[in-house]
Amino acid sequence: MFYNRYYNKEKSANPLEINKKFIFMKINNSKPILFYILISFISLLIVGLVGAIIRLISIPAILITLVIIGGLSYYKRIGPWQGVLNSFIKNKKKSSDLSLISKKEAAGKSLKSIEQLITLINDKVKTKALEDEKNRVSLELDRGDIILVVFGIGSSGKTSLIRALIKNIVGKVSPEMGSTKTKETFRLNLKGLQRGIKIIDTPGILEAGIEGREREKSALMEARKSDLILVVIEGDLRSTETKTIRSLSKLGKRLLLVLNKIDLRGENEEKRLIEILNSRCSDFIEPKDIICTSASPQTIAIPGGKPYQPLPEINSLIRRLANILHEEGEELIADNILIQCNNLGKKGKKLLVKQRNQSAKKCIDKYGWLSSGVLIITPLPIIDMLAAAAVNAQMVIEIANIYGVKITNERAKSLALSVGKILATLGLVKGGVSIISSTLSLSLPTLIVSKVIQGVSVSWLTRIAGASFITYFQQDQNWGDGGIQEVVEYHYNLNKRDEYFKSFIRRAYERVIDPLVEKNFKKLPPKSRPLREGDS
Ligand SMILES: Nc1nc2c(ncn2[C@@H]2O[C@H](COP(=O)(O)OP(=O)(O)OP(=O)(O)O)[C@@H](O)[C@H]2O)c(=O)[nH]1
Ligand SMILES: [Mg+2]
Repeated sequence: MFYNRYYNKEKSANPLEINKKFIFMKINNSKPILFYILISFISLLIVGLVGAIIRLISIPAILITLVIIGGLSYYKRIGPWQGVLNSFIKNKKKSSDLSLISKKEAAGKSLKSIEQLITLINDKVKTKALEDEKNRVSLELDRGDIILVVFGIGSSGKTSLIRALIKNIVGKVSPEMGSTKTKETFRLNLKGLQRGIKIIDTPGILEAGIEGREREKSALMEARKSDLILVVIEGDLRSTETKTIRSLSKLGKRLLLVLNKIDLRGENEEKRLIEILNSRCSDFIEPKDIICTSASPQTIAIPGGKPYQPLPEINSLIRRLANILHEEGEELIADNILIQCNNLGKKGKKLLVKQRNQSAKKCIDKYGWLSSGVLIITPLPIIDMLAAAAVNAQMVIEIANIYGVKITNERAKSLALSVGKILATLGLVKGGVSIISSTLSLSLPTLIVSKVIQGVSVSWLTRIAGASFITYFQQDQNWGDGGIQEVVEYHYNLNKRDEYFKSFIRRAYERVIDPLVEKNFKKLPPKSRPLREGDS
């Protein structure tokens, strides 16, 4: 059954002898006589039409007709008009070159802004890692090779496919999964392509065990850095496999799905599988990018004769590869570098946001306990005045500074006032005081209870106000669609949540309550307090 398959299919003595001519082979071979008859017929029709328009066939009509024939001839790569029309086409190419140049310029600019971002990050280890990554991407900007990563589950035939493509016995091939343990790089040259191709073999994905997972990570890392990915499969896709390759496509990666080992299947089964794959991947892979290969076909026993060793069947893959790289190669490289720059930028920004949030939280903590100390000494007569005590303009200036924003004293005061007003008018001050007093009243001596409640409440309200300012400065000095009220309410509700509230009360005991009780009631036995998780 499989024997026939090889006689029906085209064999190639040297599949790598692919060039531009080869890509257009299909066009050139497709019934040229019919094509010439069609061109003559269209020309006559046009001559007739043009003649009718200017009432008789004249020199201008003939000239127009000749230009049209030239155009049609160029489209099919024939005729003497090619040179003339080339200059028109070049203009079109220039504009796509321009888009490439602008993509490279955008990448250059993005790298410059990453340099500035790195100077803002304090963590030396993380800064070094970002810097190394930035230098690697900078080098990518000037590189000459196209990077092609061969990716897929273990034992699907990735290394065998590379052997067939480069016509050399490289890497380790075995029926067991995990034969390729680390990435390996080879060179592949396709004739007619200016750039060389760096072809990277990767370990299989979705293998069991810690080592398997580590190998998958390294394969994914290579895939994310590639210009083009060959995803090698040997049957239907598993759902996790589909998820992984879909996520690569979402990152902007260009994929070709290579269905290998087709020598093990009948043609009907192959057709059915392709239909299934088409429907599974219709959202991210075009049907023409699903290609069948047989990288290392099985030897076929011939009764009474010598066993037959079929040649690898990879012609359709080479044709598609040459086509894609010829038409999209430059664009793929530029897109890939831009994607890497953007990812690096995102990584840097994430680090900076984390660092800024940590510093801002420390600042809020400091102001929270400061106001708490002040109120314990001098409690306020009216509860709503706590809002004003909680929102300190100096704290607003410091938080703004942490986010790289310089604001005036006046602006800080007005921001503080608006958040204070919201706290008071929405009843959040009263609400907060009542939650805190119901938590603390029972466990505290009556003598200090009211002072402590005010002190702890002001610290809690400072947290809510501070967190609201973090949101405001993180969003480039914008309260968002719901305005200041929504932000303040959000942080109020968040801080009311059990996990946050309990940890705050524990800090309140450490910072305020215990020292105060100790100072005033040295001889009293210790009171009950909220338990830590794990306390018994
Ligand atoms: N029948 C058949 N077997 C193939 C084909 N391609 C590869 N194989 C066999 O499949 C097995 C695995 O091939 P490898 O090239 O090692 O597969 P791999 O994907 O590199 O495997 P890992 O490196 O372990 O991830 C080997 O026994 C190959 O001989 C094919 O087209 N047809
Ligand atoms: Mg391998």
